[in-house]
Amino acid sequence: MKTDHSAIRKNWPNHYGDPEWFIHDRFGLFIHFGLYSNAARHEWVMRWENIHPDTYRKYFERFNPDRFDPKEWAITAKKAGYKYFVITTKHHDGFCLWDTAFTDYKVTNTPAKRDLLKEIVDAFRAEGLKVGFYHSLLDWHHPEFPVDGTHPQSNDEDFKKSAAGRDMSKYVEYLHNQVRELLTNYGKVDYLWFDFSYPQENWGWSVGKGAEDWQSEKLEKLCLELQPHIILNDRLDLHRGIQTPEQYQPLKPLVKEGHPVLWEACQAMNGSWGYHRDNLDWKSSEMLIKMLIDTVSKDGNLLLNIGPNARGEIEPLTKERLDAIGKWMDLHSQSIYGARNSDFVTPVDCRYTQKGNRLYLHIFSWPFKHIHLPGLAGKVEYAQFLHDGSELFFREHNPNIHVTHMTAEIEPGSITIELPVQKPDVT
Ligand code: JFZ
Repeated sequence: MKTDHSAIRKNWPNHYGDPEWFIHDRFGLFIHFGLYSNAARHEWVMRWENIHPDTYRKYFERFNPDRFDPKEWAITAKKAGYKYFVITTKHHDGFCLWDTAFTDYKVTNTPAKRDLLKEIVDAFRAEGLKVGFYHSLLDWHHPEFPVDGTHPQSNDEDFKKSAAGRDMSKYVEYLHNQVRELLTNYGKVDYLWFDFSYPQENWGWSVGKGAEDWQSEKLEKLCLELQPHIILNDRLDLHRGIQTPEQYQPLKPLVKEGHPVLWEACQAMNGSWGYHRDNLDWKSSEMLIKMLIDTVSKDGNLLLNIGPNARGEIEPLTKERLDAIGKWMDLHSQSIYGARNSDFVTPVDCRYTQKGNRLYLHIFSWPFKHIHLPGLAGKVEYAQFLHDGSELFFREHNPNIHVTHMTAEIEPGSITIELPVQKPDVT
């Protein structure tokens, strides 16, 4: 079913900014970059290996991305077709990528010595990408963050004893102060991506923190006061904002109470968000392109991640994928930007995206010379490939005329498009 975008307003908080750009742009770059890039074995390494903050400090002391070139990141991103980006200002390990006044645990105190966030924001803005900040609500470094099930020291009885007096209200003050700082010192911020709440039992962990703990209402208000146009994701536990299905593709457009919602699938290129040297679980370029198409065919956005390495580089396996996506987008982006789902019944192994009266057919599995599209008889004026503009012949199966020259099983009301035997080399 095609989503009525005016209906989106029914589920979009009217005190949030206008999400029109977000609906149009469809494709965002997620960047996970921090101390875990040095460990190079998942951004949750501190938790998975229960590393004590004092030990984890070895990465802080050695954070020195000497080949970091934000301009190159931004140019690469733009070439790949990304329209906005979301960068980790602070992940769960608590390390701050900007020059904050509220902790010493920040990039300017590492060998890098500079405010890398500022350089990234400036470079991406200069390339015309919209600016998004990922900000972790969880903090495994802050001395007042109460230890819970996600915490690296959750099984360390001595640590927990020493942490018994932690005062959540002090951490909340820190959290709100830092968000104020981020939304004051870096110009226009289009999108804030908080992470994450789990007020109920989750993944077998103990009950975690939610809206009351973070004082989410107040935090949301602060964001909108400082940047009235800003849009927010749904992880503040307020049950509003952009829905963020993670590492899976929804089966159909997401709805709430009968009305569509804005959503954005976030996907990693391999099994990790932060740079993970030994993770070989790479999705192919073709799979990633199909995921982007699949997302838009369901009226969503794709936030596709990269994890630059400790030297600040987008390493070859990532680069290769970004280049392939860019090559495809160069010829096909009109079927992505401003496009959405379609009402027409999708043929097997295909996806439709639609923009106005243009219907884009994405064929995921190349058929044997013909493809049959149900319900399109009498509705198609002209058919062509997108990549080279060449005409495609098609035949209509008029519901009133029985067609015998092909096969009797073709559904009346279909059209049949004739395809070359060879799939065009575009992915
Ligand atoms: C979170 C982070 O923990 C992760 O490191 C990464 O940044 C990702 C984009 O976001 O991952 C989550 C958060 C919440 C859930 C699952 C994964 N959840 O509530 O199921």
